[in-house]
Amino acid sequence: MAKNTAVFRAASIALTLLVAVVGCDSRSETTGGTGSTPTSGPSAEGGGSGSGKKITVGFAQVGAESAWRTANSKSIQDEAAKRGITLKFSDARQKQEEQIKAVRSFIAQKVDVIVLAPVVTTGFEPVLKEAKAAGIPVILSDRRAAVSDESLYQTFIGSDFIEEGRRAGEWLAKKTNGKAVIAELQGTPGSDPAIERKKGFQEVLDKNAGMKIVMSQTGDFTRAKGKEVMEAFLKSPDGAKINALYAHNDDMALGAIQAIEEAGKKPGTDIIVVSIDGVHDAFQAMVDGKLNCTVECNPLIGPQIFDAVEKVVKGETLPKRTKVEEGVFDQSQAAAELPNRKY
Ligand code: GZL
Repeated sequence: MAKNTAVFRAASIALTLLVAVVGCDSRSETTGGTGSTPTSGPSAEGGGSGSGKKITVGFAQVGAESAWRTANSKSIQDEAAKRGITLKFSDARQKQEEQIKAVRSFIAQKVDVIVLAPVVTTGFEPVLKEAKAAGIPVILSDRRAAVSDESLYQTFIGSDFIEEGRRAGEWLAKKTNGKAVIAELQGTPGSDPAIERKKGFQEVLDKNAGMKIVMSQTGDFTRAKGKEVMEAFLKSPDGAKINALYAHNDDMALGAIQAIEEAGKKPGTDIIVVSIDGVHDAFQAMVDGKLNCTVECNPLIGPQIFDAVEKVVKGETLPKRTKVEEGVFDQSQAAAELPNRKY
C-alpha cells in the first residue's frame, strides 16, 4: 500500500511540474514600469524560430506618454500575438534607469532577442555590451542610441526625424510666407526625435530670415506639460507676439491648444499650430480648425519589428537602418483622411 502511495505522489508531482512549464511558456508577459512580476497577456500559438522552439522577445518600451506611444505599443503587442511570439514587455515610464533594468532582466531571462526603444540617445552602450556578451541580439525600435560600436545592435527601425522637422518647417514657411514669430515645444530632452526634429526645423529657419523661434522649452511629449509650458509662454513678455507654434508631437500641441483657448485666443487662426505624429485627435483638431498641420510619424511598426526579429533568429544580417514611410497632412485633407486613421 505504502509503495503505491509513493508512486502516485511522484507521478502527481511530475504531472504538476509538466503543467506549470507548459502554462507559463505559451503566454506573452507584461512587466509594469517597475519591472515587476510579469502578468500574462493574450495566449498565442506558433511563433517558432524555424527549429520549432518558440521565440521569446524582451521589449523595453519608453513609456505610455502619448497617443503615439500607445499605438506603437499596441502594434508591437498585437504583432507578437499574431505570430505566436512570447513578448516580455516593459514600460519604463520614460525613465532610462528603468529601461536599463528591463534590458538586464531580459538578459538574465535569456530571451532570444531584445527590442529597445531608447528614451534618450546616450547611456545605453554599457548594457548593450552586456547583451552582446550574453549573445543576445538587440534591435533598436523607434529611437536610436548613440554607440561607438555599430555591432551592438542589428538594425534601427524608425522614422527620419530630421525630415519630419524639415517638413513641419517647410509647411509653416509656406503657410506664413516665411514670416512667423514661433514658440517651440520640444520633446524629451536628449531624445533622438527631439534632437533631430529641432535640427530639421532649424534648417528651414536658416533659409527664412523672417521666421524666428522666440521661446523654446520641453513639454516632454505629454499633453499636460505642453499645456503648462504654453500657458507660461503666453504669459511671458513676448507672449503677445507669438503667431505660430511648432510642437515636436501632437500631444503637446493639443495641450497647448487648450492653453491658447483659455488665454482667449483662437488656435489655428491667431496662432498657427504645426506638430508631428498624425494621431487621430490631431486630425480631429484640424477638422475643428484648431490645429493647422500634422507631419505623420508612423507608430505602427510592429510588423517591421517582428520581420527583423525572425530574420535575426535565423541568423540573417540586416541593414543597419530600416526606414518607415510617412506623409504630411493639413486641414485641407483632414476630414477625408480622419476615417482612415489607424492610430
Ligand atoms: C517618435 C516617438 C515620439 C513621438 C511622441 O518616433 O519617439 O515619442 O513623436 C512619442 O509622441 O512620445
